[in-house]
Amino acid sequence: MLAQSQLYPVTNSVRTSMLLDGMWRFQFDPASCGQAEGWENGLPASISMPVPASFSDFFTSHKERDYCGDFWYQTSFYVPADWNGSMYVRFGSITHRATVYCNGQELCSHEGGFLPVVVPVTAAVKKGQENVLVVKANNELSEKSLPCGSVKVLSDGRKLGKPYFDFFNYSGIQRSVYLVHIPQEAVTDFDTAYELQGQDALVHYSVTTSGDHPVSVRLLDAEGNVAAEGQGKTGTLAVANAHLWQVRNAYLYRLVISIHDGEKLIDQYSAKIGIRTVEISGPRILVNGKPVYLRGFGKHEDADIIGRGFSWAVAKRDFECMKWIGANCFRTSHYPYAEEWYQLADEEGFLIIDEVPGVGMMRSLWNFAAAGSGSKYTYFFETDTVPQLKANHILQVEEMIQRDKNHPSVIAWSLFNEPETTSTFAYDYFSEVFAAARALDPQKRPLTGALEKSSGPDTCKCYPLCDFICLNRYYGWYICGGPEIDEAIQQFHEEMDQWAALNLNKPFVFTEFGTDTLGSVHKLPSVMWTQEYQMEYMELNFQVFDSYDFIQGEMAWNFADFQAAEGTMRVDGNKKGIFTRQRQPKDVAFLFKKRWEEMKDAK
Ligand code: BDP
Repeated sequence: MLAQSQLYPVTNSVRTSMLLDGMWRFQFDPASCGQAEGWENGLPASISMPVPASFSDFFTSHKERDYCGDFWYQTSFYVPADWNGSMYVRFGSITHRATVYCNGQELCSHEGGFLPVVVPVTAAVKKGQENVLVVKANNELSEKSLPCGSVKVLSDGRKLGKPYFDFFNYSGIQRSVYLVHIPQEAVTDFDTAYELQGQDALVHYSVTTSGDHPVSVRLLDAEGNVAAEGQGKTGTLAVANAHLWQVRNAYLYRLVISIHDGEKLIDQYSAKIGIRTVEISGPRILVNGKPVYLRGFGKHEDADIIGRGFSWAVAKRDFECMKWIGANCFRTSHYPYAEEWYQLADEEGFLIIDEVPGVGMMRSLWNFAAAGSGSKYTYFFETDTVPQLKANHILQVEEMIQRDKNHPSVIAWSLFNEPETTSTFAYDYFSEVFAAARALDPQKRPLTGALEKSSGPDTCKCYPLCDFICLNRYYGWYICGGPEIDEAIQQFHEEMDQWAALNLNKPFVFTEFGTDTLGSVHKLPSVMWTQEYQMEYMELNFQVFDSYDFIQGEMAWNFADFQAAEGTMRVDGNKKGIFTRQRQPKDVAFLFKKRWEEMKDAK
């Protein structure tokens, strides 16, 4: 059980949430001297910095854009004199770790850059006055933290982040920040699980509060009519003629949880929920008992100027593009996204494979290429730092499930992306991570992880842990690209035939396949990097997907071009987008649209 409530902030008659987004103050601290010099009381030489956003792409010099080390943020907020409950500041995330101070007092530290940081401030604030909020953050990568990487120290002493992953190490306060005031006795958590019975549904619920006063719950339909009511912290609501949350046809109820002292309302919290079930049955993924074929993307939180900062505008455009192309799902590769993405997916009926930042668990700066081609590497799970890495991994799984468990859009948890999986060390490591996740989800959603090429049918020790199997494969790109593409497809079939021979009786989903493609380049006959090649590659991949009944999903890499670390393998970022970074379709997008629109929900 996490110490702080992860509930998304709401405002109602007893709760207030104030958005602290806007222009904050900011200062780099390359010598890590801020603490010794008392910066927690106020930054001595700060510049302005928008929140939420990554700091990198505002700058015009390499040193600032690629900054690695400590950096500080500061803002101030007013606390009304009549606030007598509990107060906390809730950051959607701070990348990758942070210590937070209020009025100079150190209040909490948090590890991990993609999940909420909840800071109780009740004892530190001055009521009826302005309060100073300071954050010391750090974006160094290591083999103990998620995602994994290392830091290179240059001869002038400057640090440079060396990601073992293929996305830019965007950092900062990248999600919204709220000041929240809640009653002393409050709802701190809730969860639901569903059972369908013909036209009706049972909603099993459980509520946690910080006191002993009685709890009641009401389920309101989309028009606000009461669909069911219950008393007590746990119980079951019977919903007659339940309106189900369906794939791309969402229906949301509102669960209203109240704490009363006699007639007096002590606290109230409400959230939208969707009644739906998810299960794996043989080689099928079932939503509400019906098979669904996953059509979608691996994505990134990534856009011009704001980097990994959350923007409603970018999210809106992404959903419109995904709807236009006929997609029904996406994976939050390679980290949990801002909560607003899930809220939109709940509304739009999109399915999400929610991924923990368990990426880079191979010791290579270009492990995406190593992974794609199946080259060998040293075992990652055999070192001294593994116990700490595992503790971090499990903590982030816990925080992710705690945060996202009530979203109907979330249909599965992905607990890794392309780690080393061929050693018994890897199996032992992931057995513990999977066991932790299984114990945490009240809805018992399927668990999985994305496997790279070296994790093959004959080598991978970890696929038995997965309820459905996710493969990232680049036959025709990292393997036998260009003129050898027919050879690549033959090898692809050979691998799939080996998987088929194992008779696993589980669904397989391709969570990555793709080619880097420049939106401006055409050539006939095609060559790699052209739009024509991306089309040919996809057509051949589709033929493979359509040849095996147990393949139950295709999620192209990537939804859009995105920024990555510089190098000879990347042309101003990864260009495998089906859309450009500005969210305009490449030619191949029309191919996907035709295929996906012609597909029924199930294959
Ligand atoms: C896979 C990784 C992904 C990379 C992709 C690629 O999971 O993060 O961006 O390959 O090479 O190995 O484009």
